[in-house]
Amino acid sequence: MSGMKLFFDTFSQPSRAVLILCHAYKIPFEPKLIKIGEMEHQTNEEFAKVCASRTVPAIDDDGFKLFESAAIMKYLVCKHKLPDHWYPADLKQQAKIDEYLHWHHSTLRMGITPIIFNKVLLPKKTGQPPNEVIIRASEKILEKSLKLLESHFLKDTKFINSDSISIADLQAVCELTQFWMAGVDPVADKPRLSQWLTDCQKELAPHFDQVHEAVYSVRDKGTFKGMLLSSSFHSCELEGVERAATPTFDCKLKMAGLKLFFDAFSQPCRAVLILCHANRIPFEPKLIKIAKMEHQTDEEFTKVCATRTVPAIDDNGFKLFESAAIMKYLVCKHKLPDHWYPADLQQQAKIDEYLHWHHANLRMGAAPIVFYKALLPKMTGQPPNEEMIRTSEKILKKSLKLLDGHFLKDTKFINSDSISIADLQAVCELTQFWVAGVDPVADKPRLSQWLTDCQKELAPHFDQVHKAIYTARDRGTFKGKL
Ligand SMILES: N[C@@H](CCC(=O)N[C@@H](CS)C(=O)NCC(=O)O)C(=O)O
Repeated sequence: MSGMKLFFDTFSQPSRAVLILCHAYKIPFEPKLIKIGEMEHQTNEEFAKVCASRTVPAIDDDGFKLFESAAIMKYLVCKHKLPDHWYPADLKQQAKIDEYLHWHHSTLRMGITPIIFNKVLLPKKTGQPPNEVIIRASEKILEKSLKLLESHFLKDTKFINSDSISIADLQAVCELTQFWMAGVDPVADKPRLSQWLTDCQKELAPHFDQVHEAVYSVRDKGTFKGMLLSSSFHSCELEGVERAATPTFDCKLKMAGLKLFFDAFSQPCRAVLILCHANRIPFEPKLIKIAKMEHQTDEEFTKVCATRTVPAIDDNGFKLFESAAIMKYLVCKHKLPDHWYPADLQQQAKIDEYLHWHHANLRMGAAPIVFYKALLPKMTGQPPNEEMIRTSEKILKKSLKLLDGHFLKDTKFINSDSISIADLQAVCELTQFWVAGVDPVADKPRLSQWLTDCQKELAPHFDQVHKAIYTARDRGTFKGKL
């Protein structure tokens, strides 16, 4: 028995990704099966002590506890010095793998997991009919994600943003194979994606099949057969929407090889902007007004950023999106003080843990609330989507509890006593509520303290970057909406 315990369920997509990596390199571990179908992630006492989020996979490596599969895989690749292609040491190649890993959470995963849950698991367990609204929304996300996987991440390379297989492929492929439980091939009508999936299977043989045994067995029993057949596509896209206030942003750090595309009303953009200002990283500011749909129409931007999301950078021809990947790239490129993203393997893994957790938790809770309660009704005159708001409020409540009870439990900042890019990411998500004059942590003293500490640490750049938010708040445009 080694020092590492791996908590997993082979029906969990990210667990399978970690398991394949461990098997492929004979990384020794003590297997700890956590059957999610039997609610063991909520009841198993040993697991609860290791993993505050109660999500698999998680590891306890001789006392070092870590969750979030991408953070775990990256940690294992570095710790065991696995071949470079799994997570390249080269700064730019690494950033492109990070780009996928961060993009994954709110796209491919957010498309697939709710479809499986609502179409298959929930009806089977409760006998209730599937939630068609959620299914349609997820199908739309999935369709868009598969399109981008093909046209961007696999456009010029055999594997994701690379000609060799990496942990990004592991993450993606294990998400897609979840459909196999119901005998469905989600890429059957997409030759490029089918080819890539076959290439991954070949590259990972025989471990791929070994780890997928439980999935094959469910498929062969036919338990979920026919339950994942596609339903009709419904568009819920907003067109021609205008935001009430137009952001204004002063940037004195002009003209450099680095172009930064941003909107100061965007949470992840503010995180990147603060990092640049606080460290005097020169950049050419490229304002993209989302409210004016410039992220869809600006020709320069659409050439730089395939996802058409801000922030994005073009650093002398090197194009990158996803704020966490951008921040990490800038910290390493400009050799910023270590605390922003520590070089120490375990400290770094704990920052990664937060950064990967953020997408489907704090962001997935906070962003839709602001959007559905304040922005959408303002832009369209339509009443807020109450179901969406209730779901997001639950996610936000749970996320704030974990931010308080886990990430800020023993440290001044997130998983660290010094401020890092994880704090930037988190704090800028929460300040979105300020547009409506609302403090989302008003009744939470520990979180309020941390927010104040971040503000102090980041002064005066914090206020400078939040100018647009303060202006909207002072105009009272969204007052009372949140
Ligand atoms: N996970 C991404 C999120 C990027 C994102 O969703 N940006 C929003 C602004 S906050 C955007 O560009 N939205 C335009 C759209 O999705 O069409 C990151 O951290 O960079």
